Amino acid sequence: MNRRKPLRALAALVIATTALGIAPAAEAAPLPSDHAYDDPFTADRTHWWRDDRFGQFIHFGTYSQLQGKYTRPDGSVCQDAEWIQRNCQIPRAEYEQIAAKFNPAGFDANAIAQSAKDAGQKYVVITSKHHEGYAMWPTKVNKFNLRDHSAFDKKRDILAELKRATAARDVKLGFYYSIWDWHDPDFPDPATFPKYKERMYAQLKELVDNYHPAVLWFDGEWSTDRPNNPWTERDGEELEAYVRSLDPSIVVNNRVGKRRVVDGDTGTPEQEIPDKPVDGQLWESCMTLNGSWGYTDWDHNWKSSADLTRKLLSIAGRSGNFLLNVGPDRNGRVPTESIDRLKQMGQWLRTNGQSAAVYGAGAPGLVAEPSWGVVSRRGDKLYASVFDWPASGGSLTLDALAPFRVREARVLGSRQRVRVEQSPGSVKLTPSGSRTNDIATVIELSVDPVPQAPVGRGTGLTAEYWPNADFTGTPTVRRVEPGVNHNWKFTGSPDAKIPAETFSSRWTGQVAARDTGKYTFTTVSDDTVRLWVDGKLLIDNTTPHGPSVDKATLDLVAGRSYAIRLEHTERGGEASMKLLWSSPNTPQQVIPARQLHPAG
Ligand code: FHN
Repeated sequence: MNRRKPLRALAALVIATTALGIAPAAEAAPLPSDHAYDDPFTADRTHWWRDDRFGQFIHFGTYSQLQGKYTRPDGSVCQDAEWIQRNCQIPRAEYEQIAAKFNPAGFDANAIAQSAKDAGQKYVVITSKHHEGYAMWPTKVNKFNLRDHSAFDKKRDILAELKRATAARDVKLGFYYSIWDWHDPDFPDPATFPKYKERMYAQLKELVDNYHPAVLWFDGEWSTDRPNNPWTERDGEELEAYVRSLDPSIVVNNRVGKRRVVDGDTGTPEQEIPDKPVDGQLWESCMTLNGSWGYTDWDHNWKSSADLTRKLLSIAGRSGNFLLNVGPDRNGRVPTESIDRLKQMGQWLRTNGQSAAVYGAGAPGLVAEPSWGVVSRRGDKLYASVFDWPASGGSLTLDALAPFRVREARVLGSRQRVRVEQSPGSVKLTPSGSRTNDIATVIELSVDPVPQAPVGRGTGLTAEYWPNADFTGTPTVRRVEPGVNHNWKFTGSPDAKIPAETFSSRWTGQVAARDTGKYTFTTVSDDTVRLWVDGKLLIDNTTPHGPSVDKATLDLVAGRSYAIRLEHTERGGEASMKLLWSSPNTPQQVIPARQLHPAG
């Protein structure tokens, strides 16, 4: 239980109410605020998200009414999807008239929730408000919404319907919310932007209080024009604190701020898959089934379910999540092309227990990703998902990154034998039969990694802080901290006695390895960082920088402890310092206190 949490929530509330222009009832003292609420890589709060791996994105708004086409007054046709108002220069009044006719009477929350269930998608994220500024719930904040500005049944609330339908199927529900708002007149001008923020905060409070989302997926955070977007990193700091104050369990993406490693819980690569596990932050690839997020009646560039299933496997094998999108049409119906592909993905997952390669699985650590497929790991099982099955008698080679023994190998859904030949640095698998399907045949390897040293009994590192940027004099603060996991951003600092703008930090002690092998040390820092382990300078990034990821590797021996020293300075602006590690047997995480011992 983190003792500082109530203080943080209060701090967040102070920030939020200040942002809302509502002075807190009592003048609260400035509180040391640290936005690193927990370690998203290991927190109970994110456990479901890291396990579920596969979600459904839904882009549905009054733009859906146009189905991707707008006929201009001169008769020419402009095509776009959810950006159609802006990119086809539809005048505001005309767009409001179009919205007034929006009537998605065919929206069937049960059918949509079932499509996610059938696909094996464990969570759904629906656009509650896209850039167009149109709220898909009966918001009291303005009249530009599905209840007050449409031809839709005024007794209905599609978000409430979807909440019930997903909950009934044990599927979590989250909301996409665009910061960028093309409709709110106070949005573009920095002078009136605080009024927009007040309304945005009020809408987010409605969404959290009325629907209890598991995820808030922000978007529209980037600097742009038409209309100008005044959103800043400071706005992101306040918004993230506000969301946490509403419900600390919510998983928040990095577009709450400026899409950086220090913003929110999850990175958001879009229409792409990182080619290896992402450093410093959880991540989720979002992707369309064709080429459009919103519905169009002309985009038939559908991806195959085989391709999509292999993408899901590749993402899981790199410890990521896959948020795969559907765009309902003007009636609220999801195209059959989408439904069919999702069903086929679910079929593959439900066959032969093949979903074991995805749910709760992540990067293997013990082997490198092969060219013939992808490998994921869950506990003592490696799942080799083979895209290119070898010719008869052929074999598959895995490059081992650490010593381990394969106890058993079997093809999911087949009785065929798999010969396993291990040599230092490689594993050769020779199946004796055919592949089980055309998408990916999964070979399950039961493995015994080299025994780990027992879990440590550490308590953390000695932390020292100076109210200057060069460690001058005796530290004002000296304490034991259970790990290095700080995100002070603009307003925070390590202690009330340390200024937010200029300070230096040092952590010293011992780090205890549980594995023998190559450890990767990763820092997320702002403004400078230096890391020594076993007296070796591993990371030396002393050029003042914004939020940056640095990493280095070092071979360690299980059971041994090594001197560790980490130095950080804050020279103005934002501040952050996180120290993570990973090994072939340890997924990326903030180095836990139990493996750290304070300096004497
Ligand atoms: O502009 C949006 C776009 O319409 C869509 O919502 C995607 C989905 O992540 N996000 C933005 C583009 O990055």
